Amino acid sequence: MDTNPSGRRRFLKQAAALAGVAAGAGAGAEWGARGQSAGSAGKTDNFNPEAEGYDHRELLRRGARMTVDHITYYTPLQDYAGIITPASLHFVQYHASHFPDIDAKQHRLTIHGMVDRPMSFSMDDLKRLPSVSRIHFVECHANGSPMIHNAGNENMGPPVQFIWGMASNSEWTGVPLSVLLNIVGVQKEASWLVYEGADPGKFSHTMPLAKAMDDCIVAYGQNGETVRVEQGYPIRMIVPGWEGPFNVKYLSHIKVVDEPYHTWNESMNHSVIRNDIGGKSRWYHFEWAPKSVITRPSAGMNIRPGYVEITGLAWSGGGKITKVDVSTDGGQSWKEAKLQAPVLTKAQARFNFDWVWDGQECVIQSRCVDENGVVQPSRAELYKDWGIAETDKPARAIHFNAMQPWRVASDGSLHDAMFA
Ligand SMILES: Nc1nc2c(c(=O)[nH]1)N[C@H]1C(S)=C(S)[C@@H](COP(=O)(O)O)O[C@H]1N2
Ligand SMILES: [Mo]
Repeated sequence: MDTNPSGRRRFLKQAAALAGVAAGAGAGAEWGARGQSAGSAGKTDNFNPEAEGYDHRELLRRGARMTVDHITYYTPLQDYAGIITPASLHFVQYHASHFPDIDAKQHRLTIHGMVDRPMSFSMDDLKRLPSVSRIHFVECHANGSPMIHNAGNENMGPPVQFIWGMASNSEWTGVPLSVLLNIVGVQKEASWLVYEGADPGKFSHTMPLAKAMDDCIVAYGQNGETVRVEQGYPIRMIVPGWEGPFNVKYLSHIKVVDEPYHTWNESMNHSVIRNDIGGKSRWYHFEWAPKSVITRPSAGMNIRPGYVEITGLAWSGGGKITKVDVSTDGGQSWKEAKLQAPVLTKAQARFNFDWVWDGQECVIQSRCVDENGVVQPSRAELYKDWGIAETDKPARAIHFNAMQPWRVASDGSLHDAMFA
């Protein structure tokens, strides 16, 4: 869909105005609530996935982490090839203990609020409308967060899986959101959407209208099959390049409004205090900055002296990846990796790099650049930007996009050199 330039300007202005809204009581309380701190181990123990009917082998394969109020599956980035995440291996972030059992024949998407013709669409209605198929990543805002680094357990796979595996890349098929909004007729005073899912927690989010009219998709297809239950069956919102929570699953209602809402998930669960903005927090963090990671070889694996293929993934919410460099000497020198076609906008790209390991201890890492010229930072650069002290043992830094160094020991074993 074409971008409306005046809409985009308006959105950028609003986004700038929103940065730095005070966080209130929510941010500090959030780790306990999400069951992801070390202190929540008791909560995890109280939830017995097998007693609840989950298949233990499936959980191991998916790198699962389950609590009474949260289901997380981590994509095994180390195990698959190319750029498409098999639907069965897509990561999952779900804020309840059971996936909803939705009858697609009954399911409806209602669009109301500041529109000329409020309407309710059945799945058949949606499938009769013009569709698009596009490859995009979905990535949890917390992916790569230092907080997650120490959280490993035997169900969560090797470090590249549990540190970076809350990002997956799929071909999504559905109706452009702009088509639906044009059918209902958005009134000219409208500027935002607030939308929610039909899961028990009614997960909801806010989006500026300019993004909604740009490239969002109300998706019913994923890699050629129906969107899976874990991914939002029968429909979900896809917001290309923006952080995970925008991509509301089990989508059931869209309300067109004229101001941003602070839904529970936006305010209590997805903000973090930042020193660089005076101890305030940003409610809205839209686009993912460029990221890359070497998926193989990575921590937990072993290499032998001689030829080693280094491979990994690079992606950016800002557009296409234009370059990936690899360093095998801890960031002192860099050489360009080969990007495999296709390299698509707001999608993961595969890079490969030929290397001959001389058997000496060293550190390997990748760094990418996107089409806007934005360069992926080191952890030190990122922390400096954000005003986080380097000495902080894992700081809660969501929206994290620093380079991931892997240390190669002289016996050929690889280790996480970021925080471990
Ligand atoms: N209905 C609903 N939508 C949701 C969520 C949820 O818990 N319920 N989690 C959000 C978050 S935090 C993320 S990161 C993405 C993850 O999408 P996935 O589970 O398909 O990987 O979905 C978002 N949409
Ligand atoms: Mo998320």
